[in-house]
Formats: sequence, C-alpha cells, structure tokens
Amino acid sequence: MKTGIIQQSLSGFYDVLADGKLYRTRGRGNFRKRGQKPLVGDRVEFDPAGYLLKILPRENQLVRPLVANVDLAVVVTAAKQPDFSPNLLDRQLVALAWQKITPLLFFSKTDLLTDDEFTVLEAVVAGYREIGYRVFYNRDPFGQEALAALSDQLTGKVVTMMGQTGAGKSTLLNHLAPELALETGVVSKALKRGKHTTRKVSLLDVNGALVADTPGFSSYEDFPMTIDELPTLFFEFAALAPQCRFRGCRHLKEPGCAVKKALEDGKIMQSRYRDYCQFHDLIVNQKPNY
Ligand SMILES: Nc1nc2c(ncn2[C@@H]2O[C@H](COP(=O)(O)OP(=O)(O)OP(=O)(O)O)[C@@H](O)[C@H]2O)c(=O)[nH]1
Ligand SMILES: [Mg+2]
Ligand SMILES: [Zn+2]
Repeated sequence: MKTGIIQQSLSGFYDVLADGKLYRTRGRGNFRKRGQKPLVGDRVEFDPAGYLLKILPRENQLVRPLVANVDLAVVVTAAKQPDFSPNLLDRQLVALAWQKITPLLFFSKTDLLTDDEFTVLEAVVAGYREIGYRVFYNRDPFGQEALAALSDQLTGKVVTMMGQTGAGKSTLLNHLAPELALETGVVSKALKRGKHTTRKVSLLDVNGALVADTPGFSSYEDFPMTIDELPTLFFEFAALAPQCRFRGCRHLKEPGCAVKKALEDGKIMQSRYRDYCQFHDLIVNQKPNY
C-alpha cells in the first residue's frame, strides 16, 4: 500500500503521483457505493498493482474548477478580450475565501490595453491590493520580473489555475515552464463557441510547484455559502463590521452601517459593494440543494 496524490482522472482511471512516479489505478466501484468521487488533488491510499483504496480527508474542495487540497489559486483575469469583469473576479474570490484557499490575482493581456486603459487597470489593482490580495500584473504581461515574482510564490505548493475560458491560464503556464508546451486557444473562437481549449484538470510540475491547469468557464455560479457567511468573505467589509451599530449587520439597509459609510466616503470600491448585494440576493433566492 502506498499514498500519493491524484494527478489526473480519465474515464474511470486515476493516475496517482507517488515518489516521483505515476501509477495508473482504478476505483473498483467501492467509492461509487459510498457516494464518493475521487478528485484531482486528492491524497489517496492505493495498491501499486492498480487499485485506489481510500481517499484521505480533504482540506478543501472547489467545484469550479473541480480540484481538492490546493494551497493557492492563481486567478487569471484578462484585462481585455474578454473585457475585465470585476463581478466575475469577485465571484471567484468569495468561492475561494469560503474554501480557505489563498488567491493570487494575475492580469493577462495587459499588452492589449491602451495607456489610458492601463491607468484604469492600475486603480483596480490598487483597490484589490488595499483589501489585501496579492496581485501580479505588468505592462508586458509576461515580463521576466513579474513571472519570477509569481513563480516564487508557487514553489512547494499545490496550486490551481482558475479563470474564464480564453483568459490565458495555459499561456501563463507555458511562460512559467516552456517545456510544458500546453495547447492554447484562439480567443475569439473560444468565446463565440463557448469551447474550452483545456478539457481536463491535470496536475503539472511547474518549477517545483504542483499546478493544475484547468478548463475555464464562461460564467461562475458557485455560491455554497450562507448569507451570514457572505459578509465575512468580503474581507474589507469584515474589517469594518465591528464598527457597525448592529452585531450581525448585513450592510444592506441597517442604520449606522460602517460599510455603507465607507462606501459613501469612497473607501470601498463601488463594484465590490454592488457585487456583494448581488451575491446576497442570489443566495437568498437559491433553491435549496438537497
Ligand atoms: N495578447 C495576449 N494574448 C494572450 C495573453 N494570454 C493569453 N493570450 C491568448 O489568448 C488565447 C487563449 O489563451 P489560453 O491560454 O488558451 O486560455 P485558457 O485560459 O487556457 O483557456 P481554456 O483552456 O479554454 O480555459 C490564446 O490565443 C493566447 O495566445 C496575453 O497576455 N496577451
Ligand atoms: Mg487552457
Ligand atoms: Zn454594516
């Protein structure tokens, strides 16, 4: 019996990485009976003869992308093509916060921005940095310094790539580790047909980090948190909440709300507050999921 980490899964087989080697295993139906589904990133016990025996307890589990036990997520966001959407970014950030996965924000396609547009992006970056997020961006998206700074953060970690289809996840990985030679897509086609260039999740060795390249999405609807949890996932709101008049303030219509005051004073990004209200309503209106 050995322990390892699931590197990829394909039609009933699971490739398990253990002491630098890959073992092809299968699940034998024992997981299906228990309603368990082995995921990429799962730490497992397996029989090197070819059977997956046990999934060890998970630290976290994302739904999109479908991975388990990641330390970090590199959220790749296009500054253009497709246009930057703060809403889509915030959707991913609350899902990550709920799973206690640290995001690293990477802006791609900054080379396609005019100087004026780049100045607008810099203000957005400043806003997210102020909240406490680590943001990587550069006039030349793949400038050596920016890449080295990002690469430094990944060493020794299990990481997932995350982001819209066509955002440039695989392209970024190819810049970090050219030997990967991952397939990348033509963005205009991908957006029109809703097609993903990367079709499955797989863990790759990227300069001493284990990084999952993942298929992107066109929309993001992963809201498993409750409306009471939601305000804690907007970290700049959570920091102000003790100053709200009411304990458990939801920062909506309550009087004496420190978050609304900060919004009026321009200390909180309008887009963040708008997204918060939208996510709140989304969760309230969600059908219970039995
Ligand atoms: N100009 C420019 N093009 C980029 C940049 N990053 C990615 N692209 C292009 O955008 C297209 C999509 O890139 P991919 O790396 O395939 O995107 P992806 O996020 O992996 O997409 P999926 O695998 O479908 O989720 C490709 O044509 C890339 O060459 C960038 O920073 N600048
Ligand atoms: Mg890809
Ligand atoms: Zn409040």
